[in-house]
Amino acid sequence: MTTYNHSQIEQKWQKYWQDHETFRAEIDPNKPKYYVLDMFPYPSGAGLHVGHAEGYVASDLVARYKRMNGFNVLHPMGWDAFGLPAERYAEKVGGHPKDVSVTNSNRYCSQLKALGLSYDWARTFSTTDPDYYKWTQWIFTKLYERGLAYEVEFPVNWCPKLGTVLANEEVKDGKYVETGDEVVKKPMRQWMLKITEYAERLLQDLDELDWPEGIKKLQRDWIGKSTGADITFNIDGSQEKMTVFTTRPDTLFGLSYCVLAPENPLALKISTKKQRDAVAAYIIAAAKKSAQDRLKNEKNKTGVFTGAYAINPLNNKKVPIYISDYVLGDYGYGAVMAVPAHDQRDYDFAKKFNLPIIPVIEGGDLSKEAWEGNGKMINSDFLNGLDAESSKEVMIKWLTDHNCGKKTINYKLRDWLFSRQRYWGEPFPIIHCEDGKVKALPLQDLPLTLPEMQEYKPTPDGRPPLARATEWIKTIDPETGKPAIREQNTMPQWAGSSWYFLRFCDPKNNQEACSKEAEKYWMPVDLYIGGAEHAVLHLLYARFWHKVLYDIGVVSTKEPFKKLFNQGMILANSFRDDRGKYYYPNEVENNGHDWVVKETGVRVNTQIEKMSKSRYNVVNPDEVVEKYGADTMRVYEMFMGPVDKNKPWTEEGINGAHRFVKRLHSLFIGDDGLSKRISKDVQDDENTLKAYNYMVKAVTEDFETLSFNTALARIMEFMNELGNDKKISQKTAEGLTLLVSPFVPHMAEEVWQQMGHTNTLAYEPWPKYDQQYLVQDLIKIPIQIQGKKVGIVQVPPGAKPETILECAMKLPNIQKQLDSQEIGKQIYVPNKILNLVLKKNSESR
Ligand code: ANZ
Repeated sequence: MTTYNHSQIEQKWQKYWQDHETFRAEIDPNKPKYYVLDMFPYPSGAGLHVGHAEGYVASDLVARYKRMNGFNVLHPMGWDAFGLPAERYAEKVGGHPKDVSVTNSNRYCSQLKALGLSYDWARTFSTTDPDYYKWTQWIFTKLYERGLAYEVEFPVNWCPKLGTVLANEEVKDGKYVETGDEVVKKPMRQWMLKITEYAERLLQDLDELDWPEGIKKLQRDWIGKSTGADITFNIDGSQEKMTVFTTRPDTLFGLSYCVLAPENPLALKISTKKQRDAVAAYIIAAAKKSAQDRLKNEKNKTGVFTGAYAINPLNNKKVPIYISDYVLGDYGYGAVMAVPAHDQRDYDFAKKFNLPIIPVIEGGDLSKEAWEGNGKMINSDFLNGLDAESSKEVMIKWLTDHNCGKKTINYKLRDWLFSRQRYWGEPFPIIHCEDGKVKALPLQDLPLTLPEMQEYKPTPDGRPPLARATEWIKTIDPETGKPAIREQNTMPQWAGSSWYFLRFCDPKNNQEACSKEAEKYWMPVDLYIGGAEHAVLHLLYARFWHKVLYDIGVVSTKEPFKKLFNQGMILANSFRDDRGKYYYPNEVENNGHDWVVKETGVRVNTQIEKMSKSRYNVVNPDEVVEKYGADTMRVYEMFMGPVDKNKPWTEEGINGAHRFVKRLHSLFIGDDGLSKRISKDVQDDENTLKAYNYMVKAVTEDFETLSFNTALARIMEFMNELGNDKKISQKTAEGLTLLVSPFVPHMAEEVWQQMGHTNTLAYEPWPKYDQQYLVQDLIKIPIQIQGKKVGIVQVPPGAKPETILECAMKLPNIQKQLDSQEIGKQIYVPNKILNLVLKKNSESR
């Protein structure tokens, strides 16, 4: 048997693809297009691990399959290289973010190339390229022009020890997750994007998308649309009024008290002299809690009475107004009308503060908990007898008629905090003029490049690093010629990833973000593959920017990503001792019954977990590629299980995949050139043709549903049918080569060439199956009664015993016997025999 030299074959074909620009995509109006996109990576210092590759391999299979089906395929890759992680990594290794970003992207690039992924590398860019961020900045100016970007004082997470602002995800229980340093809320001037203006469209347009339902639900919940009413209350003895948002106007007769959020400015205004100190103290204490802590559904609610009373417009009854941190400052009006009988949070509060619980809907047991369900209205005057749902409308009409309320819609979605006090991001194309005006730079002044700064770390006083670039900051207002100052915040990492898919359509364009022609031809992305962790932020931000671009006529589709597919995670075995310390696999051994640390003998637990550097269980694809080859790795990753499921990486698994790849190789390649098992003179026998055509049909169907593990299983079945020595015709061998080529592209190209072809197989038509070989033969099933053969029926393989019995009953001699005797038991050996045992008592009849 010839040896399978994977490195030689893989390097040869990777070079061929590069030299021939095999996967270069150009607009071709005569061909249908297919745009398949990976979520481009942030090139981290650690490089790729095999888990990252899962999605890339899957999308590559689709790209190759679509090319072979006549599609003009756009399959690009690039780098999301701005952002905090690059800065942190640079700090760690003592470099500059600019340099580490380049080194890391180069490393990613070569790692991806080594996997044989069919990207159009001519389209690659990094979000940090001035030619790219010129247009990111331009889009920002468009947002600004449309009033969708604005400045505001906003409380940010500020870590005094590190002198930096942190993202919400980086803060837990008032501490920075990485170092445990204290984080406080500090108001700072920030840029916000008005994503809330697009809330309804972001919600409605989800309906037309072919996305996993779970992701759509996460987006819907994040947008959080609630329909209800605004109700305005007069405050006893005061000119002030208090407005609340409620989803349950039907329960207004059950009003027991009102609550303001501690942040609500009304709180101090309406407090009586006697209560003011207590209210002020509560407000200060609440400011230290995070929103998450406040949302926790704790029974033990806290609060303080303001001394003031609100007047229920229905019956002029006075109810006390409290402040409590279970009411959030930034939702609705930061104020609620409390109905303890029908809202559990209000119920808990009412129990603690001894406030009345007035039922207005029948149902439940109010001595135990609130009744949040539906029912007939009671204690509610003109609503009595109605159901809760229809009383909403009646109440809203009453409120509107009496000028103290109206129907409203509220969204949980907040505007997007868009500025960072960091160095490594896109500078804002904004200047602050002497007269206080804030202006966006015109296109001809873009890109506004990031100034070179050796000292890029944040300033301890909270000013952004760019504040130190004193020369860069000073500029001239192009309109008036007067001095002006540049904006010193930078954009968040999300900016660059909010429109990169559009730029891939026309990455070199210097005149426009993307030409109309390229956009019309390539957009939208037909298939977007990436991790489910991007369910909300990236996927929502990108949809928002896309809709703005749609409104200004830059794109012609309402949505950027037609179909979304989430790959699962690759898990791996990790070793951890009872104190939580992880060990590398080479640091431990199995002593017969336990895993122990080699040096110390300390017992360790093994567990299957997410693959990550901090768990010491990362498998490096470079090593896998070197030892087994990229083709084997691709096969293994696709064979492990459905692409969207989590699966553990195992050494046995990769070995199994390697054996399969070697088997394929030995079927195709002999000592000198093509294997002797393949010949133009061979006529395939009936079984081979049937198995082959069945495989082609099944594999094709599996590719359509991204079911690559089952596609591989069909190919393996066919290989089993061939055994170790059966000869096949060159025609069948060619079909098989094309069919396996998305999985093992390097080897397939090599075989294709050995078969005498001079061109790449990447654009060969995908194999077709011949229906005539798919008609299944009927099989013969003998029927026995009391162990004696009485007849034979013919049925398709896999037929159910009922069907067989039905056929058997039609045979005259069987019919006769069964007329007089009843069947006691049937024993069916699938596809072999049906045995009928007759009832004893009926025998004697
Ligand atoms: C009276 C009421 C009676 C309510 C009842 C509920 C049940 P969603 O669906 O989340 O929009 N609410 C309003 N503003 C709030 C704030 N700033 N912080 C905390 N809670 C707030 O919920 C809207 C409901 O949450 C509103 O309807 C209000 O309580 C409360 F039987 O009003 B409800």
